Amino acid sequence: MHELIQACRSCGTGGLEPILSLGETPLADALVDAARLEEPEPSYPLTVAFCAACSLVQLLQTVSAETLFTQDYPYYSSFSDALVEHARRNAERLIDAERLGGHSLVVELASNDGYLLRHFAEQGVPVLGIDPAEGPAQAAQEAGIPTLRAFFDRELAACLVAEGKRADVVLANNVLAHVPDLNGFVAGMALLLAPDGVAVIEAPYVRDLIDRCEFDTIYHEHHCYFSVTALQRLFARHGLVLARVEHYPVHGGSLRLFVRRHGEPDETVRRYLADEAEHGLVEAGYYRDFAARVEGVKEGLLALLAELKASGARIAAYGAAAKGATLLNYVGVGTDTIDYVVDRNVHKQGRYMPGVRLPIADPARLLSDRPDYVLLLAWNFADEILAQQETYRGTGGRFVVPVPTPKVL
Ligand code: JHZ
Ligand code: ZN
Repeated sequence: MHELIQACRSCGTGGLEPILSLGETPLADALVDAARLEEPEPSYPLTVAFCAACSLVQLLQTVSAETLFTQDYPYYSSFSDALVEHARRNAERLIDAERLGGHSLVVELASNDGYLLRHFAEQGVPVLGIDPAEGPAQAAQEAGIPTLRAFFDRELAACLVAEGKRADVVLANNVLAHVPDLNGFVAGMALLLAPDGVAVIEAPYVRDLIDRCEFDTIYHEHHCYFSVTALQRLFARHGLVLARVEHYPVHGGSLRLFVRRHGEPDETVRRYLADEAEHGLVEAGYYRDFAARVEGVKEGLLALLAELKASGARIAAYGAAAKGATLLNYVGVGTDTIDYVVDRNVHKQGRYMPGVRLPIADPARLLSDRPDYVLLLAWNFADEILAQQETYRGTGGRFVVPVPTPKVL
């Protein structure tokens, strides 16, 4: 089941302007078990729109959070070394800058398998993870990270505060886009934050998505695609100050936002707001050629894969990522073209990609099977994956990256 929104998820204004439709796609993380291959799979329309009033880019459809995130959620953050390293550096810097210690409390919203909180816990800083997904939350608990299996919202924040819990640091990485009730979530953050606390939030940057044609990061889990302009307005509505903005290459380009109860924005915030206005991100015109560019990537990738197939090549794919599900289903690349997908995540192996039903195998299969080409669905981890696949590449295996323009490496 899905609902169509009538007004902006942030500011409530009607008249959202559609900018891209990816047709109907299955849920990107709803991997299919072997026993269910005969069963039909639901798919849902996927349409992106722009709010001229507050600049927020967002999906018109809402699939319920319970459907998206509770049972069988297969994403475990710890399977990327680069991401764990990014998390470790984030934690070390915050421990230092915020003078965190045994007296502090760090709360992470959508704490997944504990890949970030463990770096605080290791330094003796008390932590609390909150995550609704059964498997990842259990993995975190087994690793000694106290984790509440729940969706975070205003009510949960009020309960925690009533128990005497206020967070010196609230962490929220790759979750703001995932919540259907954006304002309720941010209101909860505002409640939970200690008076001098800081919320440190990471979210993929819509400017990178548009400029680098990362259309595959659009799927039903991602209700929103944020600019600094849209975020600043969102936080201000809840009495919060966007104090600082940083940019990191993770997930194809992400913002890291430092949000406080009081204080002044620093020069990074002013610069991002000015750059976005100058670059046009605050107007619908900026997004109008996106759909045609996405169509161009589709045509280009289909042509490239057809040419490789015609030459007799065998093709596999790397990364059973959510973005891979969007890419394969939207472009229409299935078992005729690609033999299987490999992924290091043991919770994904043995299952099938949604929609296109490609089987997911251990990456070791690349060396035993030696396909000629590997379509890199997890292109955001290209450096890590190419380095790890040096032996396969040394024996003549080639990688194909789909975005921003399909090419053979
Ligand atoms: P990955 C994720 O999206 C999850 P996904 C989520 N939907 C989100 O919001 C965004 O990030 C921001 C595997 N892998 O992380 C692990 C290897 O096998 O790019 C993953 O299954 N070997 C919440 O799912 C997949 O690839 C490796 O060496 O699109 C990558 O998925 C590495 C590095 C990864 O994101
Ligand atoms: Zn709006």
